[in-house]
Amino acid sequence: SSGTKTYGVTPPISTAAPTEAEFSMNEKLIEELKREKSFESEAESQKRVQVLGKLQALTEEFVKTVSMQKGMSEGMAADAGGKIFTFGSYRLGVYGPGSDIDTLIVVPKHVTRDNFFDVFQKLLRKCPELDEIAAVPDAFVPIIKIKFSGISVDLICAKLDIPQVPLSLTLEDKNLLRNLDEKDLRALNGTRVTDEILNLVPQTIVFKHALRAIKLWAKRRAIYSNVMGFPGGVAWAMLVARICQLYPNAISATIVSKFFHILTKWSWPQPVMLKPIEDGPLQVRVWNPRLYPQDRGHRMPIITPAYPSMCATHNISASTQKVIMGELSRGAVIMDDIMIGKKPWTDLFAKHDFFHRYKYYLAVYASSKGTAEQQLKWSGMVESKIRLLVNKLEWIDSIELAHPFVKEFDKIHFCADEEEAKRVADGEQIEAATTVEANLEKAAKDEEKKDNEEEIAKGEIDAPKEGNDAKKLTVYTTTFFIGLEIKIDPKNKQLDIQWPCKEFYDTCRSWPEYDEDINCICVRNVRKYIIIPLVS
Ligand code: 3AT
Ligand code: MN
Ligand code: MN
Repeated sequence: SSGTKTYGVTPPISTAAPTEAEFSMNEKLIEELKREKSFESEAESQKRVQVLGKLQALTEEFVKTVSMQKGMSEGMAADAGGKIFTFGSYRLGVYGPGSDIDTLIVVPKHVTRDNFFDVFQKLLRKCPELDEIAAVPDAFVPIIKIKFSGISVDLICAKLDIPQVPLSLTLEDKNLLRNLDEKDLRALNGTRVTDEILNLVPQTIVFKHALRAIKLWAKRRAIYSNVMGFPGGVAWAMLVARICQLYPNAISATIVSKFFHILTKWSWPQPVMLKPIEDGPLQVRVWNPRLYPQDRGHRMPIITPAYPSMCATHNISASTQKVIMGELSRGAVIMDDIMIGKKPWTDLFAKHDFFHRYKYYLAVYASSKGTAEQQLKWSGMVESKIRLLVNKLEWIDSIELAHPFVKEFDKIHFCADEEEAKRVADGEQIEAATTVEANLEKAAKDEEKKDNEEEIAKGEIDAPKEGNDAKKLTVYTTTFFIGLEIKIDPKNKQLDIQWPCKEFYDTCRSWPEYDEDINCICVRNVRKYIIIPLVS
């Protein structure tokens, strides 16, 4: 039971204890989550704990090394400390077999981000447990991505304006944010938000299981993707947390059921908040629709609890809101049957029908005549602009709904000549070209490995290039789909999308690294019967 503390910005709706029927529904839910491979084994989880132990030890060694380099005595250097925190699905307790561990390394004021990429990276490279490492110092949140003992770990670093970072340090005090740069503030935000969410729910276990169910549902229904204008992991977590606050003694099955009923009736754009928005010591913007017109434009605001509060769902558009609300309604109907035992839980988690639902689709082709590495960057940039295209399409009268699909489709084509390469890049299906599915991340890593090997081989033997593949032109394509609901105007049967496409092309081509000899962008109309073989 949750005791007497009040959670959230309103009193609870019900403090009722679970019924026998609810307990049994809950057991069935956990069984279904297990069947869906939502949980990982105890042994795997133990391995994560060991990896984190090792990373904590490395962090202390890192801080000590830098401290001594800066002239501290060994004793003082050891006292400088250093502490790791986690955020993301691991911290929320909703990680599965494939999840990474999102880890924040907090260091005292004399340790810099450059030290993180230099000294800490070297320490990592010395570890026999290190399988892979990639540093991205110029990212929005500078990051080192590693695979350690077979587990993926995202490492970010934040420097606080304090001389020592003891193991007892917590990050809830907003005064810790004073005198930090933007990158440090961003790095701290993930942990501060997840920690607050966990503090603001009455029963953590209930919250975690309900969130596992909602995440599974949202992924299956293809409405889990911040980039494409749907809620992401943090937003779904806050929605579930809010329902837990409203039913502080309920168990997970009941929370899932209430989730759909409460959120289908929610008076959007009324914000979902876990606590009142706080003021703070920094010159930074806090979400405030009375002050900022941009914040008034948020259609389904879900507000992060840690100062400085932000809207986690600013990407939601008129179309994605419609899609989300449709899915919530579907969920509410199915949940009614599940709770009275008329349907199994698995029905809630049924796969989406995106590729059967619409008559008209747009396919956005982003392609490169180059390397997988180049395509990864280009397609990532194009992906981040799909929402802008959707927003423009929504302006067209005859378009009722422009529904972006959450995932892209990557392919490699081996073309005989320039002509064929150009047609493939424009999204034509050419039988002569050999087309295979691509794993861009893996292909880019292989390229890097090959470059290194060639670097090593250089100067030793000048091996002639052999094989036919070398003669063929490689084209990478990444395809994004947008489903369209169209209200045909009887007077003007043409659907003219030239203007939104033109604007979209211009935006993509204004990318600083754009090279017209390498990158290609193109939007085409496609019919359902053409797509289905492509995506299945
Ligand atoms: P998994 O179980 O790992 O799949 P997750 O919720 O932990 O689910 P991520 O590891 O991708 O998902 O992300 C964890 C957090 O990291 C979520 C968000 O606060 C932050 N984050 C992820 N990607 C980005 C990004 N591109 N830019 C800024 N923050 C990001
Ligand atoms: Mn993660
Ligand atoms: Mn991650």
